[in-house]
Amino acid sequence: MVTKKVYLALLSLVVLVLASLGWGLSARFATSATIHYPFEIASQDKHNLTLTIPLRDYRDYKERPRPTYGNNLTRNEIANQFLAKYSYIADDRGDDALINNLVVKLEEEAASHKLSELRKIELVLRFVQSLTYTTDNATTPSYDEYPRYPLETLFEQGGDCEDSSILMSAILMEMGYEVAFLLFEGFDHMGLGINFPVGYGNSWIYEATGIRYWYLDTSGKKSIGWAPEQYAETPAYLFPISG
Ligand SMILES: [Ca+2]
Ligand SMILES: [Ca+2]
Ligand SMILES: [Ca+2]
Repeated sequence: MVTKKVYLALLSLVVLVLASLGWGLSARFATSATIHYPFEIASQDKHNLTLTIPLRDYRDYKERPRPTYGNNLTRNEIANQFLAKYSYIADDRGDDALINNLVVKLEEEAASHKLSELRKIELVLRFVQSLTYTTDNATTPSYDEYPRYPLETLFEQGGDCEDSSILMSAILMEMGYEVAFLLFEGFDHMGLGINFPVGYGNSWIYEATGIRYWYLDTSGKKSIGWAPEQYAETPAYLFPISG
């Protein structure tokens, strides 16, 4: 009789432990998303990163209001207004742990493949370019421009040119680089400039400081330093974000 009681007590203890474990696990699965990012530099040169993003952080960013823009401004003022707001989004503190984690993984990937500094920047560019290009018209039709916080772009695994430029700037700033947003004259495309001597391709000079920024086309397929042909000779508005 005693044995049976002990047996029952043990059994209920096991059930309790299992139930609480199960609850703990399901709660854990429900609070974050684990996302894999396969990407390649060439067909023989494949990479894969994994990030875990807390759902609460994603919801928090998603609920934040997007910037509004003033009227009756010159084109120069409009460009500055857009890029100043994007720079706040790029430099938000709420994603520091995630961006740091991503940078650690990218640095490890670069080190294990013995990449030069130039190739490391190319690795970051290819990672950002591998995200799906989605237009604001399709994903956020109630906004003319919907700039995404870096965490949103990572979670949704896509965005348009300002979203990928914002994400790439956050990564490169965390790596210690000086970067500038680069908005082309027609306001129809943007990318990122990096103060790193790529030595070939397209670059633009920020006149106030004389710093040359080499171009990174974050939403296209161009390699480090190169802009799509239709923008290669086009004037652009520059907005340094760091340094
Ligand atoms: Ca940040
Ligand atoms: Ca847009
Ligand atoms: Ca966007």
